[in-house]
Amino acid sequence: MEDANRTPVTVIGLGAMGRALAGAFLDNGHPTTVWNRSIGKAEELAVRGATVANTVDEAIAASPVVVICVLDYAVVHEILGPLSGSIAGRTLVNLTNGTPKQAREAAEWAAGYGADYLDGGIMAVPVMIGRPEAVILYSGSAGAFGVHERALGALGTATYLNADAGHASLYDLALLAAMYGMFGGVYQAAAMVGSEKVPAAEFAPMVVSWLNAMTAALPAVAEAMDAGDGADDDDSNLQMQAVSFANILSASREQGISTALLEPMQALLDRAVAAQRGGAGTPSLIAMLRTDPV
Ligand code: FVH
Repeated sequence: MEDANRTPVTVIGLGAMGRALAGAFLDNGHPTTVWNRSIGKAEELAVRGATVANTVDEAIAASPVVVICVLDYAVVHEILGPLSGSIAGRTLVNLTNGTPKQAREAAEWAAGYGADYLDGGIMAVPVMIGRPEAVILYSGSAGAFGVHERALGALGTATYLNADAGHASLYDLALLAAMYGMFGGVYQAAAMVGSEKVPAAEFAPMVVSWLNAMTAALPAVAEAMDAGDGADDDDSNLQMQAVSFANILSASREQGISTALLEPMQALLDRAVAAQRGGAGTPSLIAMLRTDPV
């Protein structure tokens, strides 16, 4: 039900995520205007009360807050580039996945047309949108975030980082790197035990409790990670880890499983040992990633 006290919002891009974002605004009473290249995706939102704009210009003119969430930044520029004048005086909230450099360029582009700019990293999948566990990271205009924080809160937990428009995407991609690295390992593990007919359903709870135990220690080593600490680690040194990690590759080969996901980590461990860092702990690998990118 539309609430006259709620900020009107526009959502451009009605893929799986854009539809979830527009739906959450509608659920919170925001007058919501939508636009998508393929107009059919707006039908269900129209039934729920959204106004479907015929053109992007019309969509932008409808609201002080314009959220765009499309495939990539090339599409953002393809959609907004030709109409840049109409964005003046509005807040553009770009929730499209991209790099810090792309975000900073988009912020400059928006400033050139007199718009406030917020970049966002959505740490959620569409079904989570509108719930507190859907964290959305924002960076860019502090003033615009302050004014529109309540409206953005309709999408999930709105977390403002700082004024650098590139930081939301930096954090977003870094968190995704952590997630994909973890899932790569989980799929390797599932393939290994699956090769002996152990069902993933039986194995998954063990994975969860093991990863919880290991990740719980991360805050305690945060300082060492910042320093890329090369100090000796008496508990779990890299020399030992390079040898035991090689066993994961050997076992995978013996079980007929690809080692492609594991090989870069083995190479990093071996390089650390070759560089006389075998006595150090894993935080020292970060220094190698910084100075020795492959
Ligand atoms: N879905 C997810 O799990 C993740 C969660 C975290 C954030 N990502 C990012 O959100 C962006 C949009 O993702 P999506 O899930 O909505 O993606 P699709 O369902 O594939 O929809 C893509 C939309 O982009 C439009 N689009 C693509 N190319 C063009 C173009 N050349 N001109 C105009 N629009 C274009 C597409 O339009 P249409 O195909 O429906 O006409 C959709 O609106 C993305 O950055 C994720 O990384 C999602």
